[in-house]
Parts: sequence; structure tokens; C-alpha cells
Amino acid sequence: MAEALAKQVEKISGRGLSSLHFLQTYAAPGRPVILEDVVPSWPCWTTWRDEQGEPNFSQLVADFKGCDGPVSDCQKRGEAPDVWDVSSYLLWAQEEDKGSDHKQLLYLKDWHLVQACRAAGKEVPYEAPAFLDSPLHDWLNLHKDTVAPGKEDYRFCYVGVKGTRTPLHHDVLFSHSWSANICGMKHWIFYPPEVSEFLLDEHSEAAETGIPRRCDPQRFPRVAEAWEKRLEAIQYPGQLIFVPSGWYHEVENLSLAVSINHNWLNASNAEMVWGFLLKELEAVKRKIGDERKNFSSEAEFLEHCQVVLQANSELDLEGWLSLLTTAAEEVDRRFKAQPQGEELHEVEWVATKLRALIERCLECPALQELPKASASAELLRALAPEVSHVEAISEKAAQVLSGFQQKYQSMLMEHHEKFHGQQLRELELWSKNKNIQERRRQLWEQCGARKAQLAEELEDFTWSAW
Ligand SMILES: O=C(O)CCC(=O)C(=O)O
Ligand SMILES: [Fe+2]
Repeated sequence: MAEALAKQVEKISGRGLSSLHFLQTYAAPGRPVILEDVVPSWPCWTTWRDEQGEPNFSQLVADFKGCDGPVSDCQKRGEAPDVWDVSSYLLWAQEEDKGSDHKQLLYLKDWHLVQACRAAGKEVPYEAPAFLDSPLHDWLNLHKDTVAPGKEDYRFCYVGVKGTRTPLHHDVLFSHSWSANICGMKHWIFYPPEVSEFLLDEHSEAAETGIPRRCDPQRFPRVAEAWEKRLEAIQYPGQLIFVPSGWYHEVENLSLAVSINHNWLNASNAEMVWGFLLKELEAVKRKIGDERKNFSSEAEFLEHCQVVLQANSELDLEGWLSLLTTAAEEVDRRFKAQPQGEELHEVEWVATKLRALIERCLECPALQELPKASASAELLRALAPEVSHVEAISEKAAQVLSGFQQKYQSMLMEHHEKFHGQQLRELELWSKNKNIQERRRQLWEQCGARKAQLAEELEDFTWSAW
């Protein structure tokens, strides 16, 4: 029987896409999407490609001679990558690509491109849209740039010959990722979070692939159920793909491919990252719990757990607090610049989510038991009010709306007394009328941005509707 065609990842134009639309429609609900029309305006689209759209090896080699990058052998899973001079790898890949069968599947992965450019005094040859790459929407790299400038960030370049692949995984820290193809084609398979458990063995170890015929049925008895729910995409040059937090995915290069990839987190997925960190911390505590007695105090044991957490996940709780602090400072900076209209709405959307998350984090027992982290928590607590005026706005909006509902209710009662039978039914039907429901929903959504206007508008609307 022919295999059912997999559902394909949605494609939209990224040109002119608003940050809020991307956040609310794709990033927050976790919905993969391919953005067209973004990459072809980047400088690297011209400088890294020749007329045929193949990698411009002479330019790339000249640009990155002397930069180091990690090269993995896809046939030796689990081995640490070798460090190569990027230009040597590029020359190897150019030669390898001329042959028809690829004996060696060497993949330049997670090469820190922005750092390489900065170190070489070169312009970074791309600029992703603000919703992917601005300080307001990329707290992970903002944090890295702030606390450890020049140290490892999450902005990468990948170069791989045909057949190289990245096995099934979710991204570091449960972050989102995006990947922009400059040259070549990639085959992506995505598995939604609700089927993640079918891709894990009894030790919570992920399968190498979710393709059932390549999976051990003893170890992964329900892998076919994950496979059924997959989304697939062939990503062409010039397309940017969004991989939401927590989605397992696997990728294969169908031809010599050059891509730029970022991992990032922001108001749309920070809650998931926080949940992931807490789960990881619990796992660390369980794993090294037996060694508790070897520590001179409980505090020392807990500090050690943080060191392990940092080593496993590249972030500990203190780092997390510092990341939130940097984000809160950025939100504050944006408010002080007095944004208007859509931009104000965007900053408020971020601030509301950040504020709620900060409060949840500060209440968390895992944080309170850490002496070092509690110092950072104090700092954050001091900062939190900076983003709190958004709450006041929501409160006001809620008051206005409840006032509206009361007024509306009493009007209904009044009419109840005046009309009977058919008239009453009509009135009640009308009260459920989609227009008013829809308008109320819109007003709710806009209330952050509209502030004082809202009261007036509701008032006007109420009367004109009657
Ligand atoms: O392109 C690849 O090989 C893997 C990319 C990836 O996993 C990602 O961008 O999250
Ligand atoms: Fe990934």
C-alpha cells in the first residue's frame, strides 16, 4: 500500500509580516512555518552564491580562512566533532561534491558565524526580521551578548554535502530555532510535541530517526503513531524555516547545502524553556542524589547540581535569572522610547508575558533554595515593577469590560420586563449575535494598546448597537 502523503509545512511570505502576527500565530502556539521573501535580500544571498546559485567557494574560502569550526562525521554518532579551519572544510566539500557517491559524510555544524565575522572585523552578512533576531524577541542571544560577549552564542552556520544529516532531536533548552537556506535543499521531518513520548525509549533516550522502518520496534513500539502525525518540508534556497520549541525534528541535506541557523527564546516560549530547565534540574538531582552525603552541606550539593545543569543545558538557574533580567531591561528600554500603535502593542504583549513569568519564577522553591540565585532574584524583583504598568492597563481594561457587562446585563433585564415571548427570544438571540461577540473579542485584544480610548469606544459601541 502506498504511504499516505505527509502533511506539509505551511508556507507564507515573510515580507512585511508583523512581529505580533508571527508571535501570536506561529511562535506562541508552536506552529512550524516556512517564510519566503526574507533571505533573498540578505547580502550573503549574493556574495555566498555564484550565478548558478551554488556556493561561491572562492569568496567563502577567502572570507573565512583562519576561522575554526566543528566538523562532525555523520557516520560516527556520539563522537565529538573535529575542529577544522573552515576554509579547509569548504575546499574539501567542494571536491567531495564533484564525485557522485559520498563516501564521507562530514558536516560543518554549529559553526559560530557571527562570532567569526566579529573576530575577523567583517559585517555579518544577513539581517533576520526583528521577530527572530531583535533584542526584544531574542533573549537568548541578548543574554549571551550581554553577559559573555565574544563567547559562544546561538547563531550558527551549517555546511554539508549531500547525504549529511542531523538526527532526531529537539533543540537546546527547548528553544525555538530558525534555519535559512542559502544554497541547496534540505528535507525536514517534524513531530508535534504531543507525540514526543513515542520517539523516546524507556530511558527517555530519543530515537535516531522517527522513520518506522529504520527504528527498532522493541525499543520504540509506538513510533508509527509519531510518524502518522509528522509534518514534512523540502526547503529550497531562499526559504527560512521556523522550528518551534519542543518539536522533535530530523533533517537531511539533499544536495550540498549552506544554511544560517539561530536558536532563540522570547515571550512566546520562555515558559517552556523554564519548564524544561526545572525538569532537567530534577533529573540532575535524581541522578546524583546518592552523592548527597559526600557534600559538606545541602547548599553545597544544590550548588553542585547547578554546575551539572549548566554543563548539560548551557544554563543554570542563576543564568536564567540573569537572562530574564536582561530581557526586562530591554522591555523597559523599549517602553521608555515611547512606542506607538502596533509597536506599543507588541512591547506590551512581551511585557505582560515576561512579568507573569518573572513572578512564577520568583515563587519557585528550586530558586529560593539557592543562595547565589536568590541574589539575582532580588535584582529581578527590583526590576519587575518596571514592566508592571502593563498589569495596571489590563486591570483597567478588565474593569471597563466588567462595567460594560454589568451595563449590558441591566439593559437586558430592563428589556426583559418590557418585552415578552417572541421579542424576548429575539433579544436574547441578538445578544449572542456574532458581531457583538467578535467586537468584544477584538476590543479585548486591543485593550493593551488602546488604554483610555477603550472605555469611550465601548461606551459608543454599546449605545450605537442598541
Ligand atoms: O540543518 C540541519 O542539519 C539541522 C538544523 C536544525 O536542527 C535546526 O535548525 O534546528
Ligand atoms: Fe534542531
